[in-house]
Amino acid sequence: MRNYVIFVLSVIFSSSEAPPPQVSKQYRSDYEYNRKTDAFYKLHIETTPHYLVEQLCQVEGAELMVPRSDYDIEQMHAMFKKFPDIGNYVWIGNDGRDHESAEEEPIINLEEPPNFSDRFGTCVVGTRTGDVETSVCYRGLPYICKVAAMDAPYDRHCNVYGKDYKYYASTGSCYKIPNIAFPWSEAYSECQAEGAHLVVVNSEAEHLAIMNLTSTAPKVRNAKASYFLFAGFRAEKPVGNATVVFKTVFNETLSQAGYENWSDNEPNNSNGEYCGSIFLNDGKLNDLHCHDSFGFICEKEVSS
Ligand SMILES: *[C@@H]1O[C@H](CO)[C@@H](O)[C@H](O)[C@H]1NC(C)=O
Ligand SMILES: *[C@@H]1O[C@H](CO)[C@@H](O)[C@H](O)[C@H]1NC(C)=O
Ligand SMILES: *[C@@H]1O[C@H](CO)[C@@H](O)[C@H](O)[C@H]1NC(C)=O
Ligand SMILES: *[C@@H]1O[C@H](CO)[C@@H](O)[C@H](O)[C@H]1NC(C)=O
Ligand SMILES: *[C@@H]1O[C@H](CO)[C@@H](O)[C@H](O)[C@H]1NC(C)=O
Ligand SMILES: *[C@@H]1O[C@H](CO)[C@@H](O)[C@H](O)[C@H]1NC(C)=O
Ligand SMILES: [Ca+2]
Ligand SMILES: [Ca+2]
Repeated sequence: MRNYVIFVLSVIFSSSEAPPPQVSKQYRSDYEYNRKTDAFYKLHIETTPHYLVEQLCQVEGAELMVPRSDYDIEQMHAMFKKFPDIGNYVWIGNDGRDHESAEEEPIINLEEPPNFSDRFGTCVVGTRTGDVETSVCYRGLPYICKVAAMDAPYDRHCNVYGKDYKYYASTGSCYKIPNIAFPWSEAYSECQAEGAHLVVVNSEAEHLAIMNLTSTAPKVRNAKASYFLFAGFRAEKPVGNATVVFKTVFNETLSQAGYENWSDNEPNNSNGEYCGSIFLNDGKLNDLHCHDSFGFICEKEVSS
């Protein structure tokens, strides 16, 4: 009898030995999967000085793409094709080999490079034609981030494509403060890409949870000020003398969301502050300029 069971089981299992359906694996919505390298890629089209790109890829759980095989080059080539207007070079990682210098005269980047080696050194670039060359580090270029599928962070409990989410039972949500400062709309996109959203305070309990979260959080680099973190609410510039109405990213008023305790003397709408934030000293609400860069909090509700 036992032998028979084993036989039947082995038939069932061997019959399913055919290659698995070629479903593409999943990572953040802004990364694409390459089956040949079993890795995810994103071409960042925004022009960025070299000294920042490693950190920017890390925030996304990835690394600056180091060309490891022809498949990486193929991937780079394919991504270039989707963006005919971004020029002919992107930052990629150093593979430790010697490469020729790119011929194109760099566009001088007026932003002050942070250190001597960035000012005069050369960094590795990928070209539109599929070569690997070098160019001066101080220019601004698009760049490619890559993460191997097996290293791509996925938090099963919080159901997000990101690391460092912290669960609070008092609210049933997970939270994270990414180690980067962005303008409000980029912060919005970053949380969204991880499968989360900019934090929405729905109760006094959540206000307390956020106070707890921020009390141990390290300061975010490059933020315009460290006393505020962007949150998931903002207002449209009113027409005429209509009152400013703040709404959450779910299109609720703050009162509908369940928490509308502003920090003292806020919102002050100083020179047109239309984006929402949390004031770290009391965890209450404040308005900020949308285009300034601040740290931010992502939230993901854990479905029961
Ligand atoms: C200077 O820039 C180079 C190249 O980006 C980097 O490798 C190095 O760590 C930087 N040094 C300092 C002191 O920031
Ligand atoms: C607003 O703050 C007060 C005191 O600071 C607190 O008693 C009240 O519960 C808060 N309101 C909400 C909706 O959390
Ligand atoms: C934050 O919450 C944790 C876990 O409940 C607790 O151990 C810690 O003392 C709290 N920290 C603050 C500053 O409230
Ligand atoms: C704005 O306020 C002024 C004076 O308070 C009033 O006369 C005017 O009608 C208001 N305009 C609008 C569009 O509500
Ligand atoms: C947002 O809410 C307002 C008022 O409740 C409503 O008029 C509007 O259609 C909503 N917008 C969306 C995109 O649902
Ligand atoms: C308005 O609020 C901002 C914080 O969002 C603060 O830095 C600024 O000093 C305030 N301005 C005035 C005039 O109170
Ligand atoms: Ca919430
Ligand atoms: Ca303000």
